Amino acid sequence: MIPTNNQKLINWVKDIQAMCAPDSVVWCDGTKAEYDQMIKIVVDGKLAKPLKKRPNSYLFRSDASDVARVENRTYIASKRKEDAGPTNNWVDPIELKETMKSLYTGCMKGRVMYVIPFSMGPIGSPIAKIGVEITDSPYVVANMHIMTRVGGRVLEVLGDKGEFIPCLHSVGKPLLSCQDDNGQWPCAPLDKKYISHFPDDRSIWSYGSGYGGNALLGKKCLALRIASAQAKDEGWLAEHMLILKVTNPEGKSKYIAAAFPSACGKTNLAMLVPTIPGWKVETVGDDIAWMKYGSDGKLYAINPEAGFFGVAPGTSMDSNPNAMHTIEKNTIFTNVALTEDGDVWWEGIGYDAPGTLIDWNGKEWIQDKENKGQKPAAHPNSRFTTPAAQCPSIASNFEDPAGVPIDAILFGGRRPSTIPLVHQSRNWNHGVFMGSIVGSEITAAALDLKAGTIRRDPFAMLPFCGYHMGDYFAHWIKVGTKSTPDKQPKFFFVNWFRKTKEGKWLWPGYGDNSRVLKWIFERCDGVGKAVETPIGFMPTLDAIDRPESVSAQDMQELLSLDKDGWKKELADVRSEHYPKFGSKLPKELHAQLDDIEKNL
Ligand code: O2Y
Ligand code: MN
Repeated sequence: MIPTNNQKLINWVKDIQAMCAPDSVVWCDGTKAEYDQMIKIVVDGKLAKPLKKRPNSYLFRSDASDVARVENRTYIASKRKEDAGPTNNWVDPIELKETMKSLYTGCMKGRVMYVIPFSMGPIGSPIAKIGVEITDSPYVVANMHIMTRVGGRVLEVLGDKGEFIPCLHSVGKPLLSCQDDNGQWPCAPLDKKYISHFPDDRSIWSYGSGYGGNALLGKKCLALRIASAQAKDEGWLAEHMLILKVTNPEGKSKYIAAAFPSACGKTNLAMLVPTIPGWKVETVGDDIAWMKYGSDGKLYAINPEAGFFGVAPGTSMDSNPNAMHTIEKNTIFTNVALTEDGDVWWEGIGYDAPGTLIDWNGKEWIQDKENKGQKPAAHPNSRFTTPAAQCPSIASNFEDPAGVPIDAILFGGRRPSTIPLVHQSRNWNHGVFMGSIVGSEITAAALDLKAGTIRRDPFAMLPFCGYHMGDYFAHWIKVGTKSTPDKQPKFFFVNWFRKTKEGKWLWPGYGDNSRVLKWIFERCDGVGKAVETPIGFMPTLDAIDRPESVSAQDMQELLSLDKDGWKKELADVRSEHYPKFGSKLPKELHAQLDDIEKNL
């Protein structure tokens, strides 16, 4: 039975059914019984293994060609090429739809087509959005149960006339009669994979990949690429930011949103265990923030997701005990290694491999402690999908439909030199400038850049902005004019990754980052000690509690202004980075650049 009277939805489902020709159609209800049914299908089909050591947890191994986001197969198909901008792949939407329709025709033969109504954000929240994903993958259904809110309540809120974002997904592997996947992760070859976004009609078409953000369409596709375009038109912000709550010993709380490029420890920061007595950090979200002004002029944020899709390698009881406890049960693991006793293992889990493992390719793997060149047992991008609600540090109000009021916005990147441990912007536009120059230094020469250059990733949104990045900067500038500085968040740039010339870390990071959060908290209250410099406000030497492991001299280096380094930084922004955005780069950002350069 069709569980909705929303004619637009019913018609869309009928059209897709006619095109994709599945054997049957199932409308998902989001129940535990449905989750269990999906798991039974994949376990019976030898696509997943139950993990003896972790209740209700399963291990999947993907195809070796289907292990990560595929940026060169990801498209922003706006009507006009100039709306996608220089940092996105653009294809004419009519042409792209023709190409994809021929791939979709008959692509679900031999499979079940699942219709997943889901809410990004607490169901019914004024900041939340409804999507409907059609998929032929039970793995996707199970993951969507964890990552979003699925089911009947969503259809109730949608009602007969409500708007939803249609998200079409197929693994791109039709089955011949009586055939099954034979224990092989289904997907299409790389040149047939398409992760396509149509910002003008607010829809998503994904074909050929069953993995992560390519297939769980609520995440990067909807909550960032489509939502960012929608947010620009509607005056709000859809950002690649964690959200955390920090509480001081007096019980006063503040909320911080933070954007970092990948591999900067974003999930670790979201779940940080403070090393300073009396302070508490709680998690609201680890990846995405949707922010809107409330009637009081403050910016309120929700985490649109209900789960974490975290990178496993490097996660340990030392780096992130809260994540380790979260994944003790009810978790889907993808591409990690399997131990003999039915547990998971990965590089950087904090202990040696216990005996012979089965690696992410399904092959026997014995740890060779001498051989540094050994191929990893877990894929470097292996993942856990786990419910946010079972995270020990989850904030009790993480599902508040009104969102949480943001006091501070942080930017950061891996910057071994130049950028101090922390500095604060003078005002909103200076904060936007900080966001616009975010990046990490690349350590080994990559295809397109030589080692030591900065790979810029403005606002950590480069792969996720659904429109022209120059227009995105302009949108941020405009949002800044809609309230007053006393109510708006303050901006900070942090850098946990400074090194000495000899290559030694200057800052211990992890729980000790709470010392920097404390200064940020105090700055928001107008009491943290700071000096004004050409790059913004910097903490005085005694303003941040120094960890025992950091010498006074190293602390001085972390908190000093490297004038020559900054001159080079700004020259790079002026000659290499900003020209990419052409005439769309807002004049306010040029003015910031001119000002800082002049003051240096
Ligand atoms: O989207 C993917 O499949 C992997 S990338 C990812 C996953 C979770 C959170 N963030 C990211 C990212 O690349 O920022
Ligand atoms: Mn992310």
